[in-house]
Amino acid sequence: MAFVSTKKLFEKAYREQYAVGAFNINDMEIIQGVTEAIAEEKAPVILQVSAGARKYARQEYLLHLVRAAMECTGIDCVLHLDHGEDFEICKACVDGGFTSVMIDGSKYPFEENIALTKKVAEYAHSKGVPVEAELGKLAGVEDNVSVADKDAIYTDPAQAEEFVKRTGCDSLAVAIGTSHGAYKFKGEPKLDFERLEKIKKLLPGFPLVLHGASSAPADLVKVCNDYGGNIPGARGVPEEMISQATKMGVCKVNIDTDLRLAMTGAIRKVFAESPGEFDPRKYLGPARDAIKQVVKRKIKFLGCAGKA
Ligand code: PGH
Ligand code: CA
Ligand code: ZN
Repeated sequence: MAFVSTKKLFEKAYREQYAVGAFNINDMEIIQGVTEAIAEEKAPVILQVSAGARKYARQEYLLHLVRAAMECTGIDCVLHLDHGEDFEICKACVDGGFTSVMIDGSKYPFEENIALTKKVAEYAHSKGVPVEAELGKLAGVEDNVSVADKDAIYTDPAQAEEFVKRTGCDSLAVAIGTSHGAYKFKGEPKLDFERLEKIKKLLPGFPLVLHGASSAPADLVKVCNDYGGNIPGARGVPEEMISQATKMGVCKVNIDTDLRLAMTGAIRKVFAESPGEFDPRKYLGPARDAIKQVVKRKIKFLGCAGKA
């Protein structure tokens, strides 16, 4: 039971062609749901904290809750900063006990992204912490950074190779057609697997990361909508495509939206069926169970059950 680094996790995942789930955590119920599923499936896990989550719950609360979850379940986990937007937040997380950080310089021009990523990598490496970076833009909304569809630019394979060499980053988030949130595709879902293959060839053995990888499963969306929600036309990345990506160098798959959908649906159902209920445990409990179920389902598609 310990906070671990991503290094060994990714080496094994790359070799055995599966991916580790990186789940966004915001509160106790999410942490409990995710870690209980992970413990039962004996899967490796990355618990990731966004700037929004830090603001909502405070870093200290999340750290202590994760420690408590590890104590109760006996699992190891990576504590990761998701979409760090500047050097300062990455440093605060490294200094605060995170075992992995992401610097997201994807909104900057290539050379600025390199300079920022290199600076974070040098600091984090001096403390033994690995760094995820991002090159190329995802469409849609990530936390509070909104990236207009028209600005969405897929990762250039040759640039990816140069970027990794010059920054010394330890993993790279690539843009191949996924996006954050519940509305990823207007028409048929499509990912650029040819591009992913090219990136993999140019960076052999190097762990790649897929953001915006929620599937917005129809059954979870339906529960939300059936009980008073209004999220029409939600569409995510089909789960088979995630499995395919895990065979192509993708070692980390980020999931937030599917947890939100599962949790919201469960709470809506209690509210709709039992309008007289006002004990938070009566709706947060089912929400926690729903998180646990959806994480178990993700583990199947990631291929990481029994790999802890
Ligand atoms: C994600 C989550 N977090 O960094 O990339 O993506 O919105 O698809 O869950 P989703
Ligand atoms: Ca980004
Ligand atoms: Zn992301």
